[in-house]
Amino acid sequence: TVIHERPSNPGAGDEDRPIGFGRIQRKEDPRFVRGKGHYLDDIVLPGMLHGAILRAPVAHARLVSIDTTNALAHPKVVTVITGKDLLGLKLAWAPTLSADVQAVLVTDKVRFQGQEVAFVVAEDRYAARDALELIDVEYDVLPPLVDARKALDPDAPVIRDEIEGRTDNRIFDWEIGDKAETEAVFASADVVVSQEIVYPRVHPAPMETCGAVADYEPVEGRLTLYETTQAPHAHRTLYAIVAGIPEHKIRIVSPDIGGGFGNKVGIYPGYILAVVGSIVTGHPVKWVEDRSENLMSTSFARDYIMQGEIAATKEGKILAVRTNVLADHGAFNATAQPTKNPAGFFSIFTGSYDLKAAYCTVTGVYTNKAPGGVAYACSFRVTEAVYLVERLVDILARKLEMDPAELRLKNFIKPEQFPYANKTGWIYDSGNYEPAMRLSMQLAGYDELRREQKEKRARGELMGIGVSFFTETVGAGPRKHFDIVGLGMADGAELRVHPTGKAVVRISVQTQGQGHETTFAQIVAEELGIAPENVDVVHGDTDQTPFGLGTYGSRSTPVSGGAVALVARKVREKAKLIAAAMLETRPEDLEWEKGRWFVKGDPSVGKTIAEIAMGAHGTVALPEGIDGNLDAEVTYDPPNLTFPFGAYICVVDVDPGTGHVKVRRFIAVDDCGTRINPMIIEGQVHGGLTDGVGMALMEIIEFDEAGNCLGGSFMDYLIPTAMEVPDWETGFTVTPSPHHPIGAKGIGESATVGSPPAIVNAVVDALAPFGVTHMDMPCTPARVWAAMQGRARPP
Ligand code: MCN
Ligand code: CUM
Repeated sequence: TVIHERPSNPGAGDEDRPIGFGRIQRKEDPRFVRGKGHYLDDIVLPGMLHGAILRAPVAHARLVSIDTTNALAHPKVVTVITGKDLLGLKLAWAPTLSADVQAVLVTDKVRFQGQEVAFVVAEDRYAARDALELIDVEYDVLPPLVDARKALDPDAPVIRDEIEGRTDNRIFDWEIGDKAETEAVFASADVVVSQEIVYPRVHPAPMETCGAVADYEPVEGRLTLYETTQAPHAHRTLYAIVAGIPEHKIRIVSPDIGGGFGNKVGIYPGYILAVVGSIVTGHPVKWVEDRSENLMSTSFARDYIMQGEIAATKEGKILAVRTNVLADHGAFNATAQPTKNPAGFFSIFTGSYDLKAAYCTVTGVYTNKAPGGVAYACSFRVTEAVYLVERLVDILARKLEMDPAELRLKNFIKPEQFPYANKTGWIYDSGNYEPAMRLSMQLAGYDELRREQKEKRARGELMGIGVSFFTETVGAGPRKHFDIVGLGMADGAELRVHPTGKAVVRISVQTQGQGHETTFAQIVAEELGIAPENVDVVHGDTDQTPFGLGTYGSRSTPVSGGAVALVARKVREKAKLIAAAMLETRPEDLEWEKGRWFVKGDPSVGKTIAEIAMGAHGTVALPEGIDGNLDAEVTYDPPNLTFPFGAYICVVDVDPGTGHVKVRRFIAVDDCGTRINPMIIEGQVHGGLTDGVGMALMEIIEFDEAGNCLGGSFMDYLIPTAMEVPDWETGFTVTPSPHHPIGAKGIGESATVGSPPAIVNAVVDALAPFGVTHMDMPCTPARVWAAMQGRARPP
C-alpha cells in the first residue's frame, strides 16, 4: 500500500499531460461546457411525433373503463394506445430484469400512483399533453398498501392478484450465512446490541430525465431506438425477445446521458410505448418524461427496513453481525440486479471486520409504490449493507464507551488475511485498512476534534464527529456467477490502430458523466505509449460496439477497463511481430519501451506504434498468420469482483434551537487500487459525498396513507446544492487489485456508499447529550429536533 496525501481541489490549470495514467482534463468536457453535448431530447427526426403518458392519480384501483373518443378528436392527435391495444399485441406486460413482469399500460388494476394508463401520440409535445386531459378513465378505488410492514398481514390487499394462485405480497425469502453458528456466537457474547435501522426510499434524480426516440422502418423491419440507457446491449437483446424483432435489426443508441445513477438501467414502459407508437403510426416517436414522472414512476432506491444485531466481547472484539431485512420492492419486482442475488450484494454487510459468524434473511414484498430498488450509486445494495454495519458498530462503541475509530481499528481484517473469505461467501481481493483509517484521522486532526467537542459540550454546543469505514464489492462478473436475465456479466473491447497510428477503442459500457472517453483512452495510452488524445473511445451504439453488459455497480473499470487493457496488450504483441518483420529480426530480440519496440542492445533501431501501424497496412511482408492491420478484440470475463474501501470522517454542528445540521467538514480517504485519472476520481468522490449529504439530511420519497407520493417534485424531494456541502477534503491510499489487468478497482459509487453512515454517526454523536443512540435518515431539522425531545418522529 502506498499512502499519499494530496490537497483536495488542486485546481484547474494542471499542466500534467502524461501518456497514460494521470490527471488529464476530460476529453468530453469541451463539448459539454460549450453546450454541444447531444442528449436524447436534442434528437429530432424527420416526421417525428411526440408521445405523452396518462398516469394513474391513485395508488390502487380497479380499472373500470377508458374512453379515448375526445382525445382522438383532438386535431393534432394521431393515435391513443391503451392497455387493451397492447393485449392484442401481446405487449401489455413486459419482463423485468428480476424475472417478474411489469404492466406497460394498465389493463386490469392500477398498482401505484403514477402508473402508466394510456399513451397519446400527437404532432407536438403540447398537443400530446393537452390530449391526456381528454381521456376519460373510470377507476374503482381499492385500499392501498403503503406500509411494507403490513404487506404480509393476512388481511393485506393482494397487489399482484393477476398472477394465478397468488394470495399474498411476498416476492422472495432469501438467506445467507450460517444461522446456527451465528446463534451460538451471539449466545456466548458478552455484549449484544440491536437496532432497527431504516434506509428510506430515495431517488437517483439524474439531471436529465428518462426518454426514448423510436424509429421503426417497416420495409426492412428495422428498429432504431435512441434511449437514455446505461446498458444498450442488454436492452437490445431484451427488446428482441419481447417484441420479436430480430436482434440484428435492432439498433440501440445511447447518446450523451445527463446522469444515470442507476436510474437508467431498467426498461421503462415509456421506452416500449415509443416503439409501439412508431410501429403503429409509421413515424418516429419521441417520449421524454418530466421531473415528476421521473420521481414518481422510475427506479427508486433503498427502502430497506433492517433489524440489525451485533455481538462483541467486553474488550470490543466484534464477533458477529446478523440482520433480518424487509425489502419494499414496490408493485413490480423490477430491480436491476444479478439473477442469483435478489438482495443484490447486500451480503457484504459483514463490512471490513474479521467476524466469526454472520447471518441474514431478506424478505422482499410488493407494495402500492413505484417499482425499482437498485439505483442511486448503490453498488447493488452495498449502500444498505454498509449503512447497517457502520451504524451498528457505532451503537456498539457507545455501549462499550469506546472511541468509534478505535473500535474499528481493533477489528479490521488484517493485511496478511487477504485474499479474505468473509462469512457470506465473498473473497475480498485485497485491502489494507488501517493505513487508510489512520490517514483519515490524521487529515481530520481527530484527537484535536475530540478535544474541541469536549469543550463545546461543556458549553452546551452540539458538535458531532462521525466515522465510517466501508468495503465495497464492485465489478460483476465473473459471468459464471453473475448474469442479468441470463446474460453473463462480461464485456468486450475492440481496438483499431489506423495506418497513421491513431486509434479507436470500442467498448460495451456507457458513460453517464464518469468520463470514460478520457479514462479508457488513458488505458490504451498507457499500454501502447500513444497520447490519449490520439485514442477515440466509441460507446453507446450497439451497431458500433462489441457486446457487453453495460455500466452499473461501478463495473466499467473493473470489467471493461480490464478488457481495454488486454486488447491493447494484444495489439502490442501483434505490433511486436510486425516490428520484427519490418526490422528483419526475430521477435524475441525485441524489447518494449512505452510506445516502441526496439532491438535489444541497440535502442536506436526500433519502430514506434505509428510506424508499425503504417507497416501493417503497407507493403511489408507480414509473418505467417498476421493480418494486414493493427487491430484486435477481446471479451473479458473477470475472475472476481474488486473490493475498494475507504475511511470517512464527518464533522457536524447541530443548532440546538432548530435542529438544523450543518456539515462543517468531511474527510474522505478512498482506495480504488491503481488510479487511472486522479482528477476524475476526485470528481466521482465529490459527487458521491454530495449524494450522501442529500440522503443523510434531506432526501426521502414518502407516501401518505392513501398512497400519494409525497416526493414528486423538487419542491418536496430536496436535493443538496453547493450551499449544503462543505469543501471536501480527500486523501487516498493505493492497494491494487491482484487480479485486475491494471490493478484498478471501481470508484463510481464508493462515496455514496460510505458517506451516509459517517454523517448520521456524526449527527447521533452530536445528540449524545440527549441520550440519542440512533435516528433514521433523513436527519431533517424536524426529526433532529424531535430526537432532542426524546421522540422518534416529529409530531
Ligand atoms: N476510475 C479511475 N481509476 C480507478 C477507478 C475508476 O480513474 N481506479 C475512473 C474510471 O475510469 C471512470 C470513473 O473513474 O472514468 C468511474 O469508474 P468506475 O468506478 O469504473 O464506475 P463506472 O464508470 O462503471 O460508473 C458507474 C458508477 C455508478 S454504478 C453510478 S450509479 C454512478 C457513478 O458511476 N453514476 C454516475 N458515478 C456517476 N457519475 C456521474 N457523473 N454520473 C452518473 O450517472
Ligand atoms: Cu446501484 S446505481 Mo449504479 O449501479 O448504476
